[in-house]
Amino acid sequence: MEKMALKVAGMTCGHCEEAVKNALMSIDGVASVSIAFLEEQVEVEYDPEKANRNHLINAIKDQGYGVA
Ligand SMILES: [Cu+2]
Repeated sequence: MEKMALKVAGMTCGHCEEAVKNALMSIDGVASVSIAFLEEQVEVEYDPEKANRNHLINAIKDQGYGVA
């Protein structure tokens, strides 16, 4: 398992947090997601043989949020 921390812009409430979390959890290989939207902080634990950094970032962008 690998851990990745991302800075995600545009999350303003718990619903945003939930949307990002669901999008990430639906990716094959993602084991856990923890989000603190006030800090714009997203931490993902994933299997690097199934998912990669780009998968994760694209899933967040598809939801309409920015990734720094
Ligand atoms: Cu929101």
